[in-house]
Amino acid sequence: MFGFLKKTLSGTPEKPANPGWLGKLKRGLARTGNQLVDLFGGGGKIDDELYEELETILITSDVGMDATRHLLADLRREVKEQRLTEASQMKEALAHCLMKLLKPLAELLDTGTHQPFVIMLCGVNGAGKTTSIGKLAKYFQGQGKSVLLAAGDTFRAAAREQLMTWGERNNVTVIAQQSGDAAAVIFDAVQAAQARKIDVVLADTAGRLTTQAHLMEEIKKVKRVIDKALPGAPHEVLLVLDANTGQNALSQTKAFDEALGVTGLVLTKLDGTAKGGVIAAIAKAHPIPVRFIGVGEGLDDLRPFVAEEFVSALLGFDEE
Ligand SMILES: Nc1nc2c(ncn2[C@@H]2O[C@H](COP(=O)(O)OP(=O)(O)OP(=O)(O)O)[C@@H](O)[C@H]2O)c(=O)[nH]1
Ligand SMILES: [Mg+2]
Repeated sequence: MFGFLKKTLSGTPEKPANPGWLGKLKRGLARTGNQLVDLFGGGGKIDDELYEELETILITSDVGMDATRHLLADLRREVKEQRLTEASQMKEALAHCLMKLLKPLAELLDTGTHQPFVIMLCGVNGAGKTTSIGKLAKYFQGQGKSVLLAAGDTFRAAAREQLMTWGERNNVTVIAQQSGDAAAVIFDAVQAAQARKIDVVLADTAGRLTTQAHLMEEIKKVKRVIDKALPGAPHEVLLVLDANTGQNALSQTKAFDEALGVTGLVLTKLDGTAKGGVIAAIAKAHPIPVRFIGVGEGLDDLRPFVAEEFVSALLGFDEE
């Protein structure tokens, strides 16, 4: 399929692509993709102006200064080594540089290591935590795993209802309490999962800003209490990031990681106005595996992050 990928990843089997998914991802990243297609497609030569224009596109696509500088230095090296002269050749070289940067983030989440495997979600308000839980429940069920949800957002009654409605519709048990704190709800859920031999627990939490010190302390306590219910849990702390928040996603990653030890990221809303580059900024400044990316509100719109797909969508490579 993508010529550069075969070269880059010789020995790695190509993943079967889903045209619907790739199409959505590509449409989502079209703001950045179209600019790059125009830049490299004009039939020009590689010159300083081309590098400058590329630099502008990368910075304005949320790649950030650090990662942009890193990518451009790497690109200049490749162009020199391979004696490239045409703008069109530079596109493949950029794809290669992006792959080197992003590939290490593409680590699939393996829930087979513990039973129950406890996943705690965190993130700022509205990032997509609760809807991602619904999509993830479906994803894990599709792998033949049993799932239990913990309605750990006890700040908003609507959040509990949102999760319970979803659970009823999809035949998934949701542990919730009318009152009580998040730690208590999730503690109960983990115990229930142990008793029922459930494979995966997905624990929702309330959205919070990293500047709200008391709320950051509260979520640290939630994590400690989960460890009391099941020593070693949570096995995954997933930070959900809205891709539209640009460089803020990077500062959120740093702050939540410092507080909780984030082990995986979910990048949502890549179908909106997102430019997608923040993933490169995270890869450079604070790398944490990107477990899933979201391109819409449908149940099937959250999938594992595959670096090859992302890079080819970002650079506007054609689907076949
Ligand atoms: N377009 C689009 N919308 C999404 C995506 N993921 C989530 N959303 C929407 O974003 C909105 C917020 O999602 P929630 O799941 O409620 O976010 P949350 O993080 O749980 O929010 P709080 O609990 O308020 O902190 C909802 O309208 C979702 O449908 C996505 O990948 N694409
Ligand atoms: Mg929520």
